[in-house]
Amino acid sequence: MPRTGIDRREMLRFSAGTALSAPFLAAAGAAAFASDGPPLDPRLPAGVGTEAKLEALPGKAPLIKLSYRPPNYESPVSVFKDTITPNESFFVRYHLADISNVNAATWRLAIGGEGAATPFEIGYDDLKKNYEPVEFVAVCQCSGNRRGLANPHAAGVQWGVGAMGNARWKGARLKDILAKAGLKEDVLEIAFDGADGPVVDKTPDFVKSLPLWKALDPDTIVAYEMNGEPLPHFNGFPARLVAPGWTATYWMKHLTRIEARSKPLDNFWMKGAYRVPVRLFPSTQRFISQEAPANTPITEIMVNSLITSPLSTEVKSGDTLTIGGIAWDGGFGISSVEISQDGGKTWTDAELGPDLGRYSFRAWQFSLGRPPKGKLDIVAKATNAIGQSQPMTALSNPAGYHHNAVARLALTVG
Ligand SMILES: Nc1nc2c(c(=O)[nH]1)N[C@H]1C(S)=C(S)[C@@H](COP(=O)(O)O)O[C@H]1N2
Ligand SMILES: [Mo]
Repeated sequence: MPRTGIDRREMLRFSAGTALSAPFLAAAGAAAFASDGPPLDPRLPAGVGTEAKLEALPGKAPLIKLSYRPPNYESPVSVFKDTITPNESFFVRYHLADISNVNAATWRLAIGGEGAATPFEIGYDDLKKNYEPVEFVAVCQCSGNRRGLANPHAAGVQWGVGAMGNARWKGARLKDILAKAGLKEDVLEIAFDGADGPVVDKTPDFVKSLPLWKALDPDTIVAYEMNGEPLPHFNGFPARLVAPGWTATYWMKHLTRIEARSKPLDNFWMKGAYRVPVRLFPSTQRFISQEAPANTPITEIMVNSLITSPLSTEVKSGDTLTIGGIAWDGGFGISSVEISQDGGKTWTDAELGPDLGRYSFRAWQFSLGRPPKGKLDIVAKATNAIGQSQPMTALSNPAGYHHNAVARLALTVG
């Protein structure tokens, strides 16, 4: 299959005039970034401000470019005013720069491995017609979302708050596909490979695995639709894994091979990356065959929230002011969002929006009436159905994963 990178000439460049405002923008330090780039959180390292640009990949809306090869583009915060993230504004993340343009007509997904008694292949129409479709809304969030805000600094793509999106996914249950492959008794993990590959052979191919229990979860699907449309190329066309509740590292795009394994997958992406120190985070879901004494694979998304309104840090006195945002977690569901106006001393419940399912963003809002002139130190804190909440400051870890500190907005009412 011919492999094509992204054609530079296809890229549309957007000028500074299209820059959107963001919370924090007017806060200390932001001014230096505001001149000719997209809105960035002022807590991001200095270099990000001068390099990041709003730029559109083919078929996508302008997103904040963090790197071009491989493509790493995050959604501007204004995108999250909608609870469902439009396909064109959905973030893009790749580890490898050689990204195939997959032709659906010739695409094949091979199911095999030493743990499969009856290996077979699936084509695009076969996947859509011969497996019972399931549909749900789920957050796809990069493990490293907000890494750029980590303190101390963590190496890796310096994401702001937009390495995530919430979509309605439709696909075939992985467990139905695996049933046809005749899983043997000793299967421990299911591994996934995609059509993209390394440009230089020394980079290890991106292959990931899930524990058997998560692979057999009826909500783990091979998705071929996103918000009622075929997947955009950059989000995994023609089919990707959706492992709802778990961070997006497991959501393999452009799936080409699914392998039943009786031994733990031993590669850089499992043993060297996407691991968190044991007992640091209150994760409830385990990936036992990949655990080590000091660290463990990242699993479910930690409870989190984001303020999406207002997007400026200055508002006029006399106007009614409503704080709005979203909250989400690893699939237990959001039970409450509390708002503080005094930096976290006192809290009041926000009003939750419609429930789109336990894996989805949950909208919320809080009316402040007509606040008098002065400064407000707004903090939003979400709690999930099992009582987990957000820490006031992020839990530091070497790779800067699971940044889920409370959302803050320093507002001046003038
Ligand atoms: N084939 C392939 N799938 C992949 C990756 C990749 O590099 N290649 N990256 C993973 C990671 S780390 C993330 S965060 C998500 C990003 O999904 P998106 O680009 O659709 O937003 O894809 C996952 N699936
Ligand atoms: Mo990721």
